[in-house]
Amino acid sequence: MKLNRIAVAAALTVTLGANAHAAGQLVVGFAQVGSESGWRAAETKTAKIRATQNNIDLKISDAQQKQENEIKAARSFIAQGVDGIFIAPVVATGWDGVLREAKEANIPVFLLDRQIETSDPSLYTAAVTSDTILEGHMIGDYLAGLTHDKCRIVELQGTVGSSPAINRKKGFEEAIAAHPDMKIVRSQSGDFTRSGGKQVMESFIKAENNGHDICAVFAHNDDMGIGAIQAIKEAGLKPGKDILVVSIDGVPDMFKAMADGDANGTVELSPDMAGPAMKALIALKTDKTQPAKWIKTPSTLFTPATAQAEYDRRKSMY
Ligand code: GZL
Repeated sequence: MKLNRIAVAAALTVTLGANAHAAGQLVVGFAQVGSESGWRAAETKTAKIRATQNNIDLKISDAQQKQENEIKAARSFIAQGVDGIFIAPVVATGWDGVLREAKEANIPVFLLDRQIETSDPSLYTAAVTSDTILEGHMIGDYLAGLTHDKCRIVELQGTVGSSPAINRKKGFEEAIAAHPDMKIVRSQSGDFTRSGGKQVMESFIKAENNGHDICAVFAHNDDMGIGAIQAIKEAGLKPGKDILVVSIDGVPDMFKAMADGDANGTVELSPDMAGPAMKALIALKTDKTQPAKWIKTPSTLFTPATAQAEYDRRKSMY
């Protein structure tokens, strides 16, 4: 009898592949950007919940927003022989080398929340992201409506070289190009952080007649928008009125700011990027189902009209 059990366990291990635990649990390595924003923290929290729900052993590394740390983490996951690798690529370029190593090790790679530029898209299995060009377009169109197509705008860009920063800028500029009296007069990166957004907004205010010449700030994420709100208040101006505030992510603090009259709009970004990737990995591993190359998450505009109710609903999610 004992011999049979050993034979079955051995067969199970061989069937599931050397990487899986005896219980058939998949092991996934997640090279996470860091913890630069409220949204990023929510993405990590959601990934852990989805891992438990999907019986996945998820190993998360925090790269502190450095690409070399993400690449090191990916190499470590390859050495461990994990069943899948998730990467939230802090910047869009410089990934082909490590992706080639993962491919040679026959480990599927999923990109989460950011895209990459690569000469060979077969180097990754799928990307789970929003349409970041659409996000920029949506918030640009919304601001045009708020300002009757006339506004001197300052822009807080995300991390230099990241796909959301490149694409949100592109989408926003496309939207306002239709309105000659809407102009971006200053634009600089706040690196997706509250402190970065605050510091850059302080410099914009100083440069623009103590903020009196600024109609609106477009922040590539809510955390920089919240930093800008602090800078606007410290300059003695009213955010949401003297200077309009629009951004992207949909974190609870931005809904709170809108409910308090300090901000004017945000486009929601789902923090659940790991869930769809896990489902696709499981399907790939169990019946070789190839996922779509781009698994797109929805983008929804939220305004002060529903902010309090949305804040009450979301504050426990983050
Ligand atoms: C966008 C995501 C961005 C968020 C920021 O898909 O990569 O990174 O908008 C985060 O909050 O820093």
